[in-house]
Amino acid sequence: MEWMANSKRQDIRKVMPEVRTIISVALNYYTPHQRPSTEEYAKISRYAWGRDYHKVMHKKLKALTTWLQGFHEGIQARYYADTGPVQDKVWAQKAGIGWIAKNGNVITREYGSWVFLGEVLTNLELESDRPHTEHCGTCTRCIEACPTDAITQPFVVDANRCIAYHTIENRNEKLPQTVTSDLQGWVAGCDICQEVCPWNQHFAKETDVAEFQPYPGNLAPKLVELAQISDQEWDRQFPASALRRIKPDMLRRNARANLDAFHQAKE
Ligand code: B12
Ligand code: SF4
Ligand code: SF4
Repeated sequence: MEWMANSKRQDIRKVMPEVRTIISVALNYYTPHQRPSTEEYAKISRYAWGRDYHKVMHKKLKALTTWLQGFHEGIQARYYADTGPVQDKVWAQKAGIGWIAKNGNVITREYGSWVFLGEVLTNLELESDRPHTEHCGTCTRCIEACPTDAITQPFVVDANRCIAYHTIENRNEKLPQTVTSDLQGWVAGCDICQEVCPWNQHFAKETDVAEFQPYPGNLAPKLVELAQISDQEWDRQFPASALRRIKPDMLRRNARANLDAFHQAKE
């Protein structure tokens, strides 16, 4: 993830020198489906169950940008959602959407943390909301639940230990042993630190975005099938999906690592 060092991430004016306002948005993606609990099934994170969120967010943000620009020809506006050198979580907290929580995600009071984040940068000067205050309190559930101890201290997620990083971003042929023994069925991201969060347990609501309803096959794929999925089958099974970032060889590797870990645990 070398792109993280991009200096634009630290200074929003390097992204758009004329910027006067950042409009921060969150889009709920929760659906009430649950995964089967037996070992034979692979676990795919909720963010990747339905249509690729980049496509959904970009369409909505484009509409907002066009609407804004329609007010005056001098209005400039540009949108981002997990795509540019913009720190989505930092701006969401500053704009009062939610707080950066101990598990590293932004939690909203209304929907918990099952929200995607995005922004419109504009040269329009708008009145700002107040930054959100933090409401994790003394809770440490996510830190205790993380199987790889990736939350090394409250609010700090060490990507090198995180199952989400290794299953989505790590392109090596093999995953490190520090992670493989604790994968617990995850092949695409990891939702453990969000699932245990009381805010999600109490405030998650079903999304009204139909495109986020899970594709058939994403809720309960079998590990043995993913471990040998062909490139063609991968292409057919994951259309317009955020899962396409996880190339077929990575998905096979992730599924195999889980199967190996289960076999070793039984020996
Ligand atoms: C890189 C990345 C990852 C990496 C690394 C995560 C990481 N720790 O950085 C990996 C692949 C591991 C990952 C995993 C996930 N990600 Co991700 N990821 C990103 C991305 C592209 C950049 C995040 C970033 O800036 N990291 C840099 C490090 C240094 O920051 P950080 O650890 O997140 O937090 C630090 C800062 O917030 C800083 N900080 C805190 N307060 C303040 C205030 C100020 C003013 C400043 C300057 C800094 C600051 O200190 C923190 C601790 O060092 C963002 C999209 C974006 N463009 O912002 C999505 C994003 C954060 N991811 C997202 C999601 C959904 C996930 C997963 C839940 C997916 C999944 N189910 O597997 C997991 C969650 C893992 C976890 N517990 O955090 C969503 C989160 C939505 C939300 N509600 O918060 C985002 C916002 C994408 C989006 N647009 O919706 N992700
Ligand atoms: S996503 Fe999974 S591995 Fe990463 S910090 Fe959360 S619980 Fe730990
Ligand atoms: S589980 Fe507790 S500490 Fe972790 S993010 Fe949720 S409220 Fe914060």
